[in-house]
Amino acid sequence: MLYKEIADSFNLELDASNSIEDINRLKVKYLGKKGIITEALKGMSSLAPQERPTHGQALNQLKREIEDLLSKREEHLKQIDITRRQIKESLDITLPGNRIPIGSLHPINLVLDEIVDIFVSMGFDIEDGPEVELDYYNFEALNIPKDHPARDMQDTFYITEDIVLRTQTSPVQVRAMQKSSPPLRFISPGKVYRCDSDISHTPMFHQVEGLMVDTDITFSYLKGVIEVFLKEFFGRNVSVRFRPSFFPFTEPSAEVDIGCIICKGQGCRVCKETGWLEVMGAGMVHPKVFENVGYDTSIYKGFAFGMGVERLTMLRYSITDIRLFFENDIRFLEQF
Ligand code: 2NM
Repeated sequence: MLYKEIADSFNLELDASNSIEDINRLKVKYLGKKGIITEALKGMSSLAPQERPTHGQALNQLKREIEDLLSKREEHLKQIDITRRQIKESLDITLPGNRIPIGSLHPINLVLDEIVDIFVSMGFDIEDGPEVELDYYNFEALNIPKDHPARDMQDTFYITEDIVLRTQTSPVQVRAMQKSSPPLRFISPGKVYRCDSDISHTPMFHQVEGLMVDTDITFSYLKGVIEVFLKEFFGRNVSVRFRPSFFPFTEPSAEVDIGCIICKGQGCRVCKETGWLEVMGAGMVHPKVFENVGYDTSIYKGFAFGMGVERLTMLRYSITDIRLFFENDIRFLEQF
């Protein structure tokens, strides 16, 4: 009877136990030094000697059962605890990762690199020079006289009376010619600045100018190099034409057109119904320019050309507004 009461109260408490702490409390309460079972075992001394073995066996049996149930319950609670922690700490490998945004090249630089690669494949070197330039290198040495309209305050950013932001990359070519002698063959890609801003002009834009100087360079060399470049850049089937033009630093001078790549020469808005697109300027280097850098004009000839990178990029990607290049709208830039 006594054992059944102990067993019943133990079972009730065991059912209600939800933690290791509960289990430890039950261990003390039933099996500890002053625990219910321990006290009951001590109390056996008051029993008649012949009753002791039966009660002793029963009590020890109950003690073993309690020990057994407590350790099973403890094991169970520990397992629940482990499972709970595993769920909390586990990684869901099916979740998408955190994507790190990666930048890309600006379309202008993409096309600039492409232009550079084509000329490098034809043996041209690359030269660069200052963007803040002396009036002498930007104008004077290039045979652009003092009263030339290009010198106007309206077109040129003047830093001081004789320092400007370069309006073209040809000053790089003057500097390169000054420091070395022919034969030479290089391009000068880079930023140039003009005091101009509307739908088709930005105050800063990019140019690639080229120069080739040797003893027997003719206009045919110019035509050959330009045609190879344009066919590499726009595709084998592009048509190319040279129109007479004028630049102070070349004589003769030409504008170079390609057959409109939008309408295939039929006439459209982009080519203003002419079937042709102007893509660069070129010519044979003016003897005055050679004299200014100390080259003997009776020995050396050369050709030069210049093109706007924004314009070529717009044609390559069918972009109609030059300002998109400088707004840095990520949705625009991501497309390249
Ligand atoms: C152009 C068109 C034609 C040019 C001339 C020179 C130099 F330095 F040799 F005289 N460099 N670039 C040149 C010639 C540039 O750009 C439309």
